[in-house]
Amino acid sequence: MSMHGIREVNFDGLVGLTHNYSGLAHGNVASMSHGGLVSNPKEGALQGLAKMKSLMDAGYAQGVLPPQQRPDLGALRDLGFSGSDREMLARAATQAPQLLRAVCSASSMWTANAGTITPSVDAPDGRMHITPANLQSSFHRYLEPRTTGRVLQAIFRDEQHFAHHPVLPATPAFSDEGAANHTRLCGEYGEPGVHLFVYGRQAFGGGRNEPKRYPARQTLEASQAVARQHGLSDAQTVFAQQHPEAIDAGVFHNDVIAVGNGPVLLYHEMAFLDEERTLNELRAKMSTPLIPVRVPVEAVSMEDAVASYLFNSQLLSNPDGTMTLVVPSECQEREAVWNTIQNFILAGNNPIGEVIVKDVKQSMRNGGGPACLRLRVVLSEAERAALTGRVLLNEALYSDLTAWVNRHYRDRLATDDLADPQLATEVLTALDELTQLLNIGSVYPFQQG
Ligand code: SUG
Repeated sequence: MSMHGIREVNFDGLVGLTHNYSGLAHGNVASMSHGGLVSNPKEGALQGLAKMKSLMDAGYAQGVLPPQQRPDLGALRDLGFSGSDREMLARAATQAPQLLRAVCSASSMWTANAGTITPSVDAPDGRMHITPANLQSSFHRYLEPRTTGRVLQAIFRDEQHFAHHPVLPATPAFSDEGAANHTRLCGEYGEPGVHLFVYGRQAFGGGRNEPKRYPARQTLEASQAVARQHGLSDAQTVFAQQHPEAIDAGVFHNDVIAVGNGPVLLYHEMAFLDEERTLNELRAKMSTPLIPVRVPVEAVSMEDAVASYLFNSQLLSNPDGTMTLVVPSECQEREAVWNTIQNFILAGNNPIGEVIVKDVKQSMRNGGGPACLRLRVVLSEAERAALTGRVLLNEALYSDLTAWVNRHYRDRLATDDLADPQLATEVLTALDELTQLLNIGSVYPFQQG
């Protein structure tokens, strides 16, 4: 807890019923290499819930966000498929199997990409500001923001406390991937923060220093537009370019190579194109001393960083000023990474004093680690009280959600199963129940009109 009851709440995305391995994400090494594997949606959802539960038990504030309606039959209809749901699924499966896979992705589980949030303490009007990310860089994720916006508006409904902005134009110039490329650094949560926006390319007047192999997903123009929407000034923002070689090595978001919280920035030396300028600007703008924890390439190679997702850890602040790092179990399986955690990060002169290892393998195989699965929201006590719905985790909600998963989820899903009309029906039944369980009203297309 910090002053005025201001806390960070991690809103984790529930893994959806259609969680599968389709190899949809170009430039995301795990997704590309696991395409075709049989997934276990039930295990995925339970792993996610277990992570939420153990952080709740350790005293951190934990929230939950619902998955989306998949298959997205509305998207198939927009693309010219017609007939009954069953007919559309059968036609898509034979005529355009790639499209069927895309409209079945459970990618909304990675709520670090749901949007960008500015806490009320930093905004000129004293409200929290939200922009859902357009996720236009891939078709399967481009399908998310409409429902994401509805979900966020349902939960953060109170206009006195929460301001919602339109999704940026879904065009390459404003390619936006949300909080995965945004880090707020500060002293206590209630003190003013500096917002580090990391982008992969510049749309207008750029063209130099761009990745050659894989796409840069975030543009400078998108990050600037979000900062403008939220009323952030120059003094509150730092825009830094991601190292193009990192993107080419599989670092498709900044949160795959850096994580910051409070005054601490844990990052790999290949994170930023201009490391020195980035750190100097942060230092100049922050009202508290920056504590950089720099991991050199000699300690952790780019390959180890991408395979272990060390930097996709959650960095959590404790009331006594120490910090806890929540790492995926893949970090234990790489000797260089585990040594670095023990002998360098934990042993170093910085607040990080504890490591928690979590198994989120179902998500990891699609390139989503502990930090991808959560959207951080800094909220005052009054703002927490103003939330709509039953979305803050407690024992009862945890046990209701676990029972709900056990009731509705399959424990095996191959890509061929995605055309099964029964799966689409199972999803609707489960989601209808979920909206009641979370008490968030009608947020899904099948519940509209
Ligand atoms: O956008 N994977 C996601 C992983 C997102 C991770 N999020 C953060 N780093 N914050 C992506 O690449 C794969 C889906 C598939 O292949 O079926 C996917 O979309």
